[in-house]
Amino acid sequence: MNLKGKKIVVLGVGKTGIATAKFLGKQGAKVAVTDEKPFDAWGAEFESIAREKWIEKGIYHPEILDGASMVIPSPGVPPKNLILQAAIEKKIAVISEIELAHHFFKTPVIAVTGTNGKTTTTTLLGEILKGTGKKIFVGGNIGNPLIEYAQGSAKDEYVVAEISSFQLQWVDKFHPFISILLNITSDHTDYHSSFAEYVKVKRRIFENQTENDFAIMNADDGSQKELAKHIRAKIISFSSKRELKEGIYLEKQRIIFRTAEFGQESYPVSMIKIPGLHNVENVMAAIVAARLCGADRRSVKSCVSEFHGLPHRIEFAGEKNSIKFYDDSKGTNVGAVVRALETFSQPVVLLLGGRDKEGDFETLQAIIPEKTKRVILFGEAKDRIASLIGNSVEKIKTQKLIDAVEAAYKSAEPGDIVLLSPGCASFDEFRDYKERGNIFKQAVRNL
Ligand code: UMA
Repeated sequence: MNLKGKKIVVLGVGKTGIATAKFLGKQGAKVAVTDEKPFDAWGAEFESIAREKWIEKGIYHPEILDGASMVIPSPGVPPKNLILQAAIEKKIAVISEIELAHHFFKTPVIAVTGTNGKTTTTTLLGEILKGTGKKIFVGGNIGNPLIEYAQGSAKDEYVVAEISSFQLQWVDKFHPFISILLNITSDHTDYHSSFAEYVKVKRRIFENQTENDFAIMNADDGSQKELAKHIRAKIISFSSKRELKEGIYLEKQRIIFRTAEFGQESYPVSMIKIPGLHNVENVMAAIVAARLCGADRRSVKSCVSEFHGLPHRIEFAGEKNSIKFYDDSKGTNVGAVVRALETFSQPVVLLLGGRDKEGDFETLQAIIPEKTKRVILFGEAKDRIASLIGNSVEKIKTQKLIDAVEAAYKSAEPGDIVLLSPGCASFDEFRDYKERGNIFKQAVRNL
């Protein structure tokens, strides 16, 4: 892809926008950057490149498209954005940063997507491959844009990339050697306009694969059955619910991996230190990808058993008066709340709330009476959630997260679990889910 002398519009000056602008500048492009935020809020990172000859601060208006040959939106910019819509009308190419990066990659990509479990699976797979001596780069939605790696190191063997639906929205030739689709449940409906659209976009992870590639799919996820019929790559499925003739599945206390190429392998479930059946699924997907990349069985076992999970994902946050507190601040959609609740056998006091993403909270009506004794609601979404989750258990409405923690503690009894799994974004009260999780943990320590 020759970008020299071309005007390229970069939409959004967050992590992705800045890394993309820097890359384009090095390629000799003229970069016009714009953001809905006023100029003085673009931050120090932008200031470090603001005086380069190749960069121009543009207005946040379709006029910025004059003379442009391409637009690269940041993942957080929704497709209905006016500048993007105008670009499509004018037939100006719109591509995502991962698509741009992919054009310059020399290293095969393992792409991990799904509504939940992406970061855990990406991190674990990275740990296994590193543990087995492979040279790899781990990036993407996990926090470091792939474009930072675009020209990579010739010595590297794989790029392990966490990929979100936002990034898949504008791909064209993005072509992973292994694509993993962990699960699809409702999320980001406000962004993608409907669940059907979200599913359609997630499927694009397989779009350019050929029969020489691999697709790792969830045999228990109904929505993936139909999709499998259209995939050219070799499919290897995982199941935590039933035996598979070929693939990887959970059988009592063992994980069985069985394919023509690998024969039959068995791994003890006890090697997994992260809680919940969903994490068994994440581990199974990572095992398959790792074995396909040549990781040996012993490294797989030892890396899985040394992996203790990531912060804010059903993370133990402390104990007070025999009440255990868990931080699942990364649980920003309803599917994640269900998975977190399924992890516990003790009665749960559940903290739900934050900024709503048009979540399907009505689907919690089945699991709430089974797993929870009380729901504490907080933040912008509290009234909508209260109206959707039914009346099977007591609901207490509070204002802020900190009030919710206090209300949960006051009403809990020894032996209970207090679980923050908000099912919502954090932006009504916090910078991001990490800040929300840290404030939760601090509030628990202060009780
Ligand atoms: N902006 C606009 N117009 C809009 C929307 C945003 O101008 O309509 C501007 C904002 O004012 C801001 C910039 O765009 O200045 C932010 O862009 P961004 O939201 O895409 O954020 P980045 O900093 O580029 O981070 C993105 C991902 N963020 C999102 O997808 C929302 C990060 O994932 C990712 O780590 C990073 O790229 C590197 O690849 C975060 C995330 O929340 C963790 N992802 C979602 C999730 O996991 O659920 C998908």
